Amino acid sequence: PAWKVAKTYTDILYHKAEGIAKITINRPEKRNAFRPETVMEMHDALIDAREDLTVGVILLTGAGPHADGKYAFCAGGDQSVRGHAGYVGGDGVPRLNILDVQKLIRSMPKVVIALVAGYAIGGGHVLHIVCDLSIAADNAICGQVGPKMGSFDGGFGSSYLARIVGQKKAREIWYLCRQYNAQQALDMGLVNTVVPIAELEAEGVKWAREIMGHSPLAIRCLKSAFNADVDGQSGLQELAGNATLLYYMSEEAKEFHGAQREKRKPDARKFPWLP
Ligand code: 2NE
Repeated sequence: PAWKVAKTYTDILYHKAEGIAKITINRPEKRNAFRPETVMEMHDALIDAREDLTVGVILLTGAGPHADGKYAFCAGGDQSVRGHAGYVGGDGVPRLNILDVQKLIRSMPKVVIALVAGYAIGGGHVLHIVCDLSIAADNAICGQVGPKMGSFDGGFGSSYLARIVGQKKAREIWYLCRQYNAQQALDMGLVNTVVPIAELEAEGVKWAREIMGHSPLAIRCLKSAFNADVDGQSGLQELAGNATLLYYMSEEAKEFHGAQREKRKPDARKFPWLP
């Protein structure tokens, strides 16, 4: 598509075209590891995509290749700014704000597709886990590293991972900290498909265009239904929020709201008590 720059940032690129937003982590010299500022920019772009009525699909990817020829989706938190209580930004405050981005990706009523080329490691691997769909390039390398470098993700990074690949495999991934290639990731259901690196973005756009041809409300309700199955009360909140949204759009809700505003008795008998 004819990508247009949607907003200019320091650590990420943000484009839009045809109702598709594309967020590219742009720190290839760090294997696209994120610092607090990177995460704030990702959050800002995701909110923009969520609020844009024309956007239905968000592609999340990493810039590359780096000058050494290697690709990365994301290598997790930037270890050079890891401090006493998290990742320290320019303001001196330690944060683990990638968790906000994980929650936003998961709860936003639009489809987020990870395009994974090269390394998806540590918190970078969790980023693709929380996306609705993952399309891997044939050079993708997936893995967790926490237990060998002093970290772990006991949230979506472990519990949702286990829902995807099963308990045994999820424990293997975290306890052994091995790296898995694209075919292995596909075999364990960790990614949806694998394509040659040169076709990665085109494949993502193809999937996005297919989704964009479908019903926004149906996709919205499906995403919250998938989440509700695993996300406890916050999942139910999303699902129920959609019920309220649809109710607001009904003649019945409009009659009761109108009656209250007009200080009259609602005509309740107009509406059926459906079986
Ligand atoms: C990703 C991996 C396996 C790639 O290896 P390789 O050999 O291809 O690259 P190399 O030489 O390690 O890295 C290239 C440059 O990128 C930097 C490196 O320091 C290096 O810089 P220079 O020496 O050329 O200046 N780089 C790579 N990853 C980085 C990172 N995460 N932070 C800062 N700089 C990074 C290999 O690079 C690797 O294993 N990287 C580290 C992976 C890692 O430890 N990630 C953090 C896990 S914890 C986490 O993500 C997290 C958390 O702790 C809490 C909440 C959320 C997330």
